[in-house]
Amino acid sequence: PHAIHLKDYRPPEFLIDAVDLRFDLDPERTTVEAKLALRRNPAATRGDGDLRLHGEQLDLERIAVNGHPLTPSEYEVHQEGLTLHRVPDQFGLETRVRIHPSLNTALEGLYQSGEMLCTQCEAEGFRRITYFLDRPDVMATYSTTLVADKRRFPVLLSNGNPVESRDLDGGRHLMRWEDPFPKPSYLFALIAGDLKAVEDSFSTASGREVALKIYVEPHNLDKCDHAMRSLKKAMRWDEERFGREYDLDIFMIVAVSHFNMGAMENKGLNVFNDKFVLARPDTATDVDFDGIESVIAHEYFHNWTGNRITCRDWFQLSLKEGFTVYRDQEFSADVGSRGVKRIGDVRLLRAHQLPEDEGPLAHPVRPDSYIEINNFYTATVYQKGAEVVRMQANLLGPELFRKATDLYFERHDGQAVTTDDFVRCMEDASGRDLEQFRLWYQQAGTPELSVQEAFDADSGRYSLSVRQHTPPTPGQPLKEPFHIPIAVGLLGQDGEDLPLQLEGDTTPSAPGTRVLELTNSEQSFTFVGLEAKPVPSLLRGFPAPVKLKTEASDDDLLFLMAHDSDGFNRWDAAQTLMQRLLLALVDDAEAELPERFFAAFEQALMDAQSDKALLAEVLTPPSEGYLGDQMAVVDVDGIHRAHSVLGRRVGERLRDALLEVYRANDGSEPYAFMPDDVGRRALKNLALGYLAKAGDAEALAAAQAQFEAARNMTDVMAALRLLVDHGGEAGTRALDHFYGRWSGEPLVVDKWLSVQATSPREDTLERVIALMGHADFSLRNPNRVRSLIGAFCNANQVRFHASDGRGYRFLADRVLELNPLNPQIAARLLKAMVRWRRFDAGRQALMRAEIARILDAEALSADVYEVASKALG
Ligand code: HT7
Ligand code: ZN
Repeated sequence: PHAIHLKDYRPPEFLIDAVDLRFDLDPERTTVEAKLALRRNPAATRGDGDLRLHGEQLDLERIAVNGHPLTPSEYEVHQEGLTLHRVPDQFGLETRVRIHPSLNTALEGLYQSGEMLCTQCEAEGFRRITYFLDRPDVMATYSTTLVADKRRFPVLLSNGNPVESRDLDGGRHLMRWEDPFPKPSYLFALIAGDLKAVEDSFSTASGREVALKIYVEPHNLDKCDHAMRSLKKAMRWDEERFGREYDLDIFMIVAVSHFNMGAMENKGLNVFNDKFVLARPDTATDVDFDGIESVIAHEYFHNWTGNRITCRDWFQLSLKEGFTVYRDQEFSADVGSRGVKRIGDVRLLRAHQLPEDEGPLAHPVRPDSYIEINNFYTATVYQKGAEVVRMQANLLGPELFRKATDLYFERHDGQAVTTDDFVRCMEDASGRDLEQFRLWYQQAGTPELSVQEAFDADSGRYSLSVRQHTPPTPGQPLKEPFHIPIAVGLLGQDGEDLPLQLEGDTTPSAPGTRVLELTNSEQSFTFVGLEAKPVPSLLRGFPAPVKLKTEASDDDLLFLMAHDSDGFNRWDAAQTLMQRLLLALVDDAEAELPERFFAAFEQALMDAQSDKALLAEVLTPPSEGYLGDQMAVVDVDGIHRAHSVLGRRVGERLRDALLEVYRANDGSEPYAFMPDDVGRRALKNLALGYLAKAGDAEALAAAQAQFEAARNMTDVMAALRLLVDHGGEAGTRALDHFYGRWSGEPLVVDKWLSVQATSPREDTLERVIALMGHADFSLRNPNRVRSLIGAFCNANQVRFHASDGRGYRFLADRVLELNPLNPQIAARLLKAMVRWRRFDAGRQALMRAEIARILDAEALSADVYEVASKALG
C-alpha cells in the first residue's frame, strides 16, 4: 500500500456533468448500466489524453463510447479501474457491469443487510458500483432507475425526487429518481427492501412543503417517533440559526442493521445505522435518545455543509465534518442544556482526541497524507475540527460569524472547496487576519499551556504569564506557536466575578469573562485595579483544544468548584480535584482522603437548587482511561483499585446523603426525554452507583427493585450494570431475565453484550469469548462487534490490559479474522493497541508482539496495514 499526499493534488482531467444509472437488482447478481456525459476539464493541465476511471471488483460486460462498443485494444481493465485510450474532448460513455451484493462483507458499495439491499459510498465505495471518477471534486446530476422483484423489494429508493414508478413483466417493478443538485459520487445512495415508512411533513421558512419519511422494517415502526421529532427540530433550527432551508420535495431516512459507522448523509436519502434511529423508552437509554437527536441533526445539516458545498479532496474532510459537528453540537446545546452539552463534548475530546493527538496516529485536522482514507474519520478530523470552527466563531462573535457563514454558503454553493476557502470567508466577512490561526488545520498535537500568576498588592496589578508548547508528532518535530483564545475570569474573595481591566484599557470593563489571545510562545497579560489577589478561572468553557498544566492549590479548586460563575469550570475544578485524589490513591490505596473533599461533595449533593444533570457530571470521577492518560506510565491495576477505593469511601462516608438523593429522584414515570428528567435519572443512578460500590445491602436491594420495576431502559441498564458488576447469583439471574425479555431486539441484545464485556469482573475475557459463540453474535455485523469486542478493548482498561497479554492476543486474533471480511472495522478495533508505548515494559512487549504478528500476516488490507505500521513506526 502506498501513501497519497495533499501536495500531489491535481484537478481532474475530465469532468462528468450527468449520470444516468440503471440497476437490475438482485442480491446475488446485480447489473449496473451507466451512461456518463464526460468532457475535458478546461481548468486541468492536459495529460496523455487517456481517461482513467476508478473501479473495483466489477465484472465488465459492455463498454461503448458515443454508442460504439469499444474493441479490447481501446481500453484496459486493471486492479484499480479502467483506462480508456485517446478519448474525444467530449463524449458519452456507456458501461455495463455485474456486481455481487450478497458477497460484500466490507459494507462498502452495494451490499445486503438482512433482507434489504443498500449502499455506502463514502469515501470511495462508488467505484465498487460502477466505473467512475470517484473523487469528490467531480460533481454531476444523477438520474437513477431501479428495477427489482416487487414482492421481495417493494420499496426502491434513491437520491432526489421520485419521477416514475411502474410494474414490469415477471413480477418486477421499476422506480426512477432524479436528483437535480450536482453531487459527488460519495453521496449516491440506493435502497431496496420490504420497508414501511413513518411519514410527516415540514413547511420550510419560504413556505415549501417537504415530505418526510423514515423507512424501517415493519416491526420497528413503533420506534421512530423520537427520530422524526428530532428531524423536524433540526430542520427548523438550521433555518433559524444558519438561514439554511431544505431544497428537495422529499427527505428520507432509512434504518439499516449492518453499518460501518453512525449514519450517512446521501443527498435526500440519509442511510442510518438503526442504532441512531430506533428508540422507545423501554428499549433505549437517555444516552441513546441523545445520540439519535444529534446524529439525525448532524446528517441533516450535511445537506448544506457537505452536500451543497463539498470537499475538494479527502484531505479537506474536516471542512464538512468539523463544521457539521460544530453545528450539531450547537443544535444540541440550544435544544437541551448548553452547560451539560459542553461538558459532554469536552469529556469526549479528552477521552479520544487528546490521546490520538499524542500517539503514533496523530495527524493535523487537515492531514498531509494517508494510505487509506477510511482510517481518517477520526476524533481529530471530527471533534478537534469542530473545536477549530468553534474558536473561529468565538473570535468573530455571533454576528460576524453568521455573516461569514452566509458568505461561505453564497460564495461556494455547488462547489468542492478547501478548509482554506472556509477560513478565507471568515477573514473576508470580519476583516480579521487568520493567517496564524490556519496552523490549527496544519499542525498536529495538543498545545500545553502553563500559567504563572503574580500579584503586586501595592499597585493592585495581577499578571498571568502564559507559555505554550506543543510536543512533536510524527513527521512534525517542531511546532510554530498557535493562535489560542483563552477565556478567563477572576474571582474575588466572596466568589463573585471581578471586573477585568487590562493594563492599557481605555474604557472600564464589566465583571465576567474576557478572552485573551495568545499568539506567542510566551506572553503576559496584566490586570489592574485589584484590591487583593484574585482566584483565576482559566479556560472558561474550554475555549481551545489545549491542555492546561494547572498549579492551582486544592483550596483554589474547591473554591472554584463552589463559586465559579462558569459551570464548565466548576465541573473542571471538580475533575482536577478528583484526579488528584485518585492519583494519590494509585500511589497508596490506604491514603486518607481530606475531610473538605467529602464536605464539598456532600454540599454539592444536597444543593437543591442546582441543575441535576450538571451535578451528576460534577460528581462523576474521571474515567480509568483518562487517569491513565495523566500518568507517565499507565498503572492499570493501581488505577482500577483507586477508582474502587474512592467509590467505596464516598459510598460509605456519604451513605445517608446518597440514599436521600436516590430516593428523592427515583420514580420518573412516565418516561420523557426532557433535560430535567434526564438529569434526575443521571443523578439518582450515580448515587446508587456509589452506594453499590460500598457493597451497601440497601442499595443492592434498590438496584434489584429498580431492575424489576423500571419501565425505561435508562434505569434498567443502570441497575443491571450494578448487579452484574457486583456478581453472584443476582447478576446472572438479571442477565438471563434481560436476555429472555429482549432476545428479539438486536439493539437491546447489544446492551446485554456490552454490560458483560465492560464488567471489571475477573472472568470477563472468558465470558466475551463465550459470547462470540452465542447465536446472536456475528462478526459480520459491526454493531455486534462494537458491542462485544469494541466495548471490551476500549471500555474495560483493567481487563483488556491484563498483564498476561491475553486481551491483546484476543484483539489481534479478531483483527486478523475481520481483516478479509471488513477491513474498516478491523482497523478501527486495532486502534485500541496503538498507544502501547504508554504502558510498562511487560505490556509494551506483549502489545508490540501482537501488532508485529498482524503486520506479518498475508493479504493485509490497506486499512489494517496503515494502522499497524504507524503504530510500530
Ligand atoms: N459522512 C459519513 C462518514 C462515513 C461513513 C458513514 C457510514 C459508513 C461508512 C462511512 N465512511 C465515512 C458520516 C458522517 O460523518 O456524517
Ligand atoms: Zn458527518
